[in-house]
Amino acid sequence: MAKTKLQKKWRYRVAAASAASALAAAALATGALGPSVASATAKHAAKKYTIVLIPGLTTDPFYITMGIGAKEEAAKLGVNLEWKGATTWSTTLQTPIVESTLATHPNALLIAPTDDVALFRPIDSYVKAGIPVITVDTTLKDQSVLTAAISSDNFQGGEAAAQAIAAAAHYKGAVAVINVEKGVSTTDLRQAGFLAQMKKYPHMTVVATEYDNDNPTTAESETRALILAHKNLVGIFGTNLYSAQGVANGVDAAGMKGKIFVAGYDAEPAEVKLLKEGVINILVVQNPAEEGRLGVQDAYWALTGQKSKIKKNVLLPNIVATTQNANNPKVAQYFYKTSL
Ligand code: T6T
Repeated sequence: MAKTKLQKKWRYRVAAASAASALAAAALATGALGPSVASATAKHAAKKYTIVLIPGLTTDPFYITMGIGAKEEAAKLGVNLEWKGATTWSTTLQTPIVESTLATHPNALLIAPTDDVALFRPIDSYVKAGIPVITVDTTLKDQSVLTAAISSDNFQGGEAAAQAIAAAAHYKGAVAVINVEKGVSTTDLRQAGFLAQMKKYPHMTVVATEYDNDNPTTAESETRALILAHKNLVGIFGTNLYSAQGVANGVDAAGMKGKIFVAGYDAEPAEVKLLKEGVINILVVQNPAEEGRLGVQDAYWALTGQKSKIKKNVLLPNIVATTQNANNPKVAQYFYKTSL
């Protein structure tokens, strides 16, 4: 006979309560924990935490791959993971989502803020309500209210992009950057790393820095215009997934494959295809699944009295994918997924 809702709920509670008391009893029996820690453990085992993950945008394979890592870790730890956000990169769209989610009282928030200043106030209101916040990928300028900030080494990624273009162009010629928008912690750092590295090459000049608002079509038309305007252009750095797609499509459409070197960021299927074809020469690939996993782990530690285990700032290393190594499984394992 089908069980009523109430019976099911009751069964869940009994199961949860007995699991909790079994845990507490085991801890007491081994003498590993004192009585107060044991009862805290029992309480945590009985409670199902909800962690919300608000990515920069929900349709981006970078964040989808992060969501996969976060979901896997949440399942391992027995917590709920909610995934919500805007479908495009927009502070105007992300802010009300962050604000309205607070009213649902999640236990912790993981977020990739689309702006390193504008999102401070909405994030701070969680902290004021006693909800720990961890930034994943992008972060805030003022990180004082955050439990942790997990990201990739974005400055180093920008340097690696510059090194690759410079080497391919024999350390001479003009280069340009196509970036997302100002005020994004990750891509600002990538651009800074690229520009700092380029300064080391006396025969190379940076002729332009453009912004595409995370739109590949804009990046493509900017690329075409740059190619027309600068006859000595030898390379372009697209600082994220959509910028890199646009740059590569622009270079390819202008028939400049192999003449203008393209350094990009991230690794969704269309970029990987362009990399294998040699339109993109290098992709700086991140490990978003690991960022998601670490974020959930930190949130869980913050909620279960294990704050001492949390590392406040984590910078994950990048993986450099090139046309030559793109089929190597050691590299390809980091390519991004397109569905959760
Ligand atoms: O490059 C990633 C992410 O690291 C960045 O902060 C925003 O753009 C991406 O999501 C790629 O589209």
